[in-house]
Amino acid sequence: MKLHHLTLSLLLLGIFSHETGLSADSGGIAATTADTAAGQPVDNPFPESIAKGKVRLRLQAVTSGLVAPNWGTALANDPDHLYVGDQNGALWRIDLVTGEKEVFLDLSSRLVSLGLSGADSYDERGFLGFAFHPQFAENGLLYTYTSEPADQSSDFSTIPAGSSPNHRSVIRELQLALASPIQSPAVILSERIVFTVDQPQFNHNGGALNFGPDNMLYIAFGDGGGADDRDGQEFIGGPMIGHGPNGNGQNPANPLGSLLRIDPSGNNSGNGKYGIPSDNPFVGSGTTLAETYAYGFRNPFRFSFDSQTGTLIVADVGQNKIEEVDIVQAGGNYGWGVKEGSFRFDPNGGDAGFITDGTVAGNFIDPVIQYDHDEGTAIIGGFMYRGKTISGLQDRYLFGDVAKTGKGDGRIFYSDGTSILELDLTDRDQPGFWVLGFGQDTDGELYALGNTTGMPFGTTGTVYKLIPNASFDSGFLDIPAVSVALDENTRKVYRARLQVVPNSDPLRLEVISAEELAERLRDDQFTYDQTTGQLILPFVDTSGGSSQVSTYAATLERIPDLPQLTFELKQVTLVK
Ligand SMILES: [Ca+2]
Ligand SMILES: [Ca+2]
Ligand SMILES: [Ca+2]
Repeated sequence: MKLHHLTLSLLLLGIFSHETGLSADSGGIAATTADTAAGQPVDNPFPESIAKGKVRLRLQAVTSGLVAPNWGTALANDPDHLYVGDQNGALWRIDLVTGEKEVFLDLSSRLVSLGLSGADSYDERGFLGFAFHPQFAENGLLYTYTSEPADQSSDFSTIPAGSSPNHRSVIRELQLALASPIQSPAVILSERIVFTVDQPQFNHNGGALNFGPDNMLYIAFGDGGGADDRDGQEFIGGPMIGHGPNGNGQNPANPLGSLLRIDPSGNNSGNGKYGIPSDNPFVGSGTTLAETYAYGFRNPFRFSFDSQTGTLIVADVGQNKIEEVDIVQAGGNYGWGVKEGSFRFDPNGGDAGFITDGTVAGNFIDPVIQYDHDEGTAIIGGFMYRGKTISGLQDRYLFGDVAKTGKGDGRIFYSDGTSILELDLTDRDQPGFWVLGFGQDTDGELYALGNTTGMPFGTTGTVYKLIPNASFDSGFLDIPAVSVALDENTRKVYRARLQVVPNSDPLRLEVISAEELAERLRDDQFTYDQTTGQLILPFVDTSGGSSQVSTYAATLERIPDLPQLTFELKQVTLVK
């Protein structure tokens, strides 16, 4: 037992010793153990809490009034829009310049009735994923993942005879009318179901769809739901069914708990409606579903491909203790439900499962990064940052957690593949919403999606863009808008644009314009304190129809360890 414990510790050290970003060859270490030892329960797997890192930025609301947005992506031929999937069935098309939004496609009538206890209650079902075909501009094809009534038999089912599924997952192909500019709302020319999967319980549906750089469609399925991924345990509505005695995660003979890879233009699958690529890792195995690309997942709710390297990154939601990020390799077994994160998982019969410091016989790929439930409740996968405006996020994987304590206190993290840090938001202490998903535009810039209820109801869904505190371009330092409290009732938003004064100390800046400044300012007194790194400069308020002019001071602080001329607006104070 001691030896096993030591082995696990060394593996963990190995995991955390990578120095480069997330990449295919820095992927999880296949932890092969020859035998099983039960071990002791682990109460606090990671005693250290996640600290805020040096990357400081702002969340700028692009648009609001959505329901429960969970995924955002863009089309190469429509770069000014972000397409955002909403759990209630809407696919929104959001103008990134004006913030205007419209329902591009409405799938709500196809969904099961959402809300476990009726309106305004929790649910994990809904419109959970979509992917435009890589050649959408030529073929108009869109793929969707929806939770629909199980009113007919499905292509795949683990439900025993005499029992009924909770619902079924439907992968659908829609052919949309092509137009330039893009026609919105979309016009569906034709559609077909690619395949369907019965879902034993309401939860753990996965749902993310993405085309890989190989132009194949990857689809994530959770373990079927309930808890502990075993039959028999009491769950909502009665004893669990549809998981078998050993769970779906470790049973790649069905799609549940697996990441599938298919060719939607082929026809050599069981139902003849899609293709199974000949280079899929389990083709010809006879026991493993040939669609399987990797397995051993619990609820891989979100995954993405690194747009630069093609690395496939899955965020797998854990059970009671561990949230994890996996670098996915073809044929890999990611452990659930005999492991939760890098720990042995004990399903504990009919009682709640738990992790131990024991070992499990088998060949498992452990997470590249993981955190425990002192830090959150469910990981929400995001993207490798490949944008241009936030230098500190380069080569970092951005992701989040739905809520630290399950009360709307979502978090946003980033990782270099070795450690996890929390974004330091300068316009707020914490996001202040349930983090439900992320989005990526054609420039590689990222968006956080969430709402203030955690439910697929209401109109608090909001899309936030991650924006830098300041950017330096062509001799101009752009400082984003800042909200200034004028008195108890009034707030005004200012934006500053600064220019480096030629032939001067590079830290002497001159205000040449601000959106709400009527006149240019010159010869104002700027002071720079070498000791504190603070630059004091004035703003002038000429807005609001008032003839009174008020003067405000902005305090800028140079961020340590970032390239020179990167600033953040630290605080704005009324100096009067
Ligand atoms: Ca902890
Ligand atoms: Ca795992
Ligand atoms: Ca159990």
